[in-house]
Amino acid sequence: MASLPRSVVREWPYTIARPGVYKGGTKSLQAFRNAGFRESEAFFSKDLVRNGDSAMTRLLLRGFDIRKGYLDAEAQTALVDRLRPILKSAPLFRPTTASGKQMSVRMTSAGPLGWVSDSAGYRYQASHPKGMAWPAIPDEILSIWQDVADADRLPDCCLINYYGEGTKMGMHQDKDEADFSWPVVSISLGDDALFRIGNTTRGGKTEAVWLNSGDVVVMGGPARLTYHGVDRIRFGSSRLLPKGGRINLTLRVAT
Ligand SMILES: O=C(O)CCC(=O)C(=O)O
Repeated sequence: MASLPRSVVREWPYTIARPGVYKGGTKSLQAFRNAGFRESEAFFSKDLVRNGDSAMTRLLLRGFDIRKGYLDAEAQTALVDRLRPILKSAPLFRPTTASGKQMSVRMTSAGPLGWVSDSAGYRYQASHPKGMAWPAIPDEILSIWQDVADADRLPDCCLINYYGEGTKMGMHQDKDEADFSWPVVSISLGDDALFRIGNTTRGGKTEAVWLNSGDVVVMGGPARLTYHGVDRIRFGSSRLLPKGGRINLTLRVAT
């Protein structure tokens, strides 16, 4: 495990609750290590729960429900295989913001609607900027939504973000959807990303957690309109994608 910053080593005040084992209570750094955490720069909430009988760790951070290791290596590879034809028929493009700034992340979408951004602003639309319809969202991805989202309808957009070396995503709210009572579900594949979580208004104190390949995050309820972004990726930290980098899928109910 990478070493933790000293301030975290000395002041680590949080609780690991492992049903039947720890029963809550503040534990030492050794307990943190014993629980198998790999993150070196994460800040954990008091609600952190590790499932006793599986590799999955569930972390609740400012209302973000972070399911570490939700997808095992085989499931991650299978998802990448399902994404390949999508990326072929709806190639990644680099959007610009309404103010004309090019984003560093490249994107495309699957589903009836896709998210685009250009001089006309941010919006969902039924076609790729090159004119073709977006490909369908694979069933394997929809079944992740069905498992974690606690929602009785399916998403109509799967935004696919590709983070190459040196890319990031600024702090933002997801607010182009019609109804914020539906969650947004994020799936991480490939390189590690430092995911930053802020507040429901811009500014204020933030916290960050490393998202690793296979992690799934549910942003719902009070966290639905919380600012979040990606500070950076650890390029080359995963071998999942042949050319390196990170894919993040976000499932959204846009309409
Ligand atoms: O890449 C991520 O983990 C977050 C992506 C995101 O915030 C978004 O697509 O709105």
